[in-house]
Amino acid sequence: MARSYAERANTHQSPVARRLFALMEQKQSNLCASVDVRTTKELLELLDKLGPFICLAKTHIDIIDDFTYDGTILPLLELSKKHKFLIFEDRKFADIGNTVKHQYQGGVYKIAQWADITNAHGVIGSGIVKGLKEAATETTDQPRGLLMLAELSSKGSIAHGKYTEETVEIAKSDKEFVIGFIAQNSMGGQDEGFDWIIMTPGVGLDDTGDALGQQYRTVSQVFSTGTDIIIVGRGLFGKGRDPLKEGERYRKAGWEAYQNILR
Ligand code: 5IU
Repeated sequence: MARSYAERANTHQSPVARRLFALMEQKQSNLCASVDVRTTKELLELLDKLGPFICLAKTHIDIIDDFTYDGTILPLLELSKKHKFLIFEDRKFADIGNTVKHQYQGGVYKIAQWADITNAHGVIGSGIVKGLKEAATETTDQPRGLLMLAELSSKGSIAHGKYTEETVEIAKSDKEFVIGFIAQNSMGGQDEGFDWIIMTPGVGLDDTGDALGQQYRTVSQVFSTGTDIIIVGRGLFGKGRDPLKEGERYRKAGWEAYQNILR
C-alpha cells in the first residue's frame, strides 16, 4: 500500500521534500503547473490564478523574453509565498560537474538562488550530482533538491531500460540532495531506504498528444504506475481553457487518484 504524503512529510531525508509533502497535504494538491509562457506578465498572472490549486510551479525561465532577476524572480518568489507553492526550474542540466556548477549558480538566471528544485540528465554520470550539490551549498542556506530524468513522455524517447536503471544508480549517490525522478513509472527504492518522489509530465485529461511528439496519459493512468505529482501545462491554460476551472479540475482529479491508491 502507498504511504501518505503526511507520513512522508515527517520521515523524508530531504528538507525540500518534507516541505513539499507538507504543502501537498495542507492544500490537498499533487498538481504541478508547468507554465511554458514567453513573458513575465503571463507567467505571474497565470501563477496568481493557479496558485491556490498547486503544490509546485515548474518554470522554463530561459523562454521568458523579458527576463530580469528583479522583474521576474522577485515577484515569482512573492507569489510562491502568497499561495504556498514551491518552485521547480526544469533546467535539465547535462554537462560535467564543473560546468553545471557554474550554470546552476551563475549566468543570467542564477537558478540556485531561487528554485527549490531543479533536474538533471543521467547521461553524464554522478559528477553532475556532485557539481550541482556544491553549487547549492555554496549559494544558499535554503534547502535545495534535485530530480534525475529517468524517463520521458515524448514519442521515441531513448531513456528506458539500461539507461533508466543507470540513472537510478546515479540518484543513489546522494540520498539527501536527490529527491526523486521525472518518470512515467515508479523507480522502486523503498526496500533500500529511498523515498523517491515521482513527478510525471505528459498528463492531459482532454488530449492524447500534440503535433511535436508529446504523449498524454490521464491522471488515473499515471497514478496507477506510481506517480506522486502530476505535471500539467497546456491542459491548464492552453487555447480556450480557463486556468481557474482547469486548476481545480486537475487538483481534484489528482487528489482523488491519490486517495484511491491509499485505500
Ligand atoms: N516535459 C514533458 N515530458 C518529459 C519531460 C518534460 O512534457 O518527458 I523530461 C515538460 C515539457 C513541458 C511540460 O514543460 O513538461 C509539459 O507541458 P504540456 O503539459 O503543456 O505538454
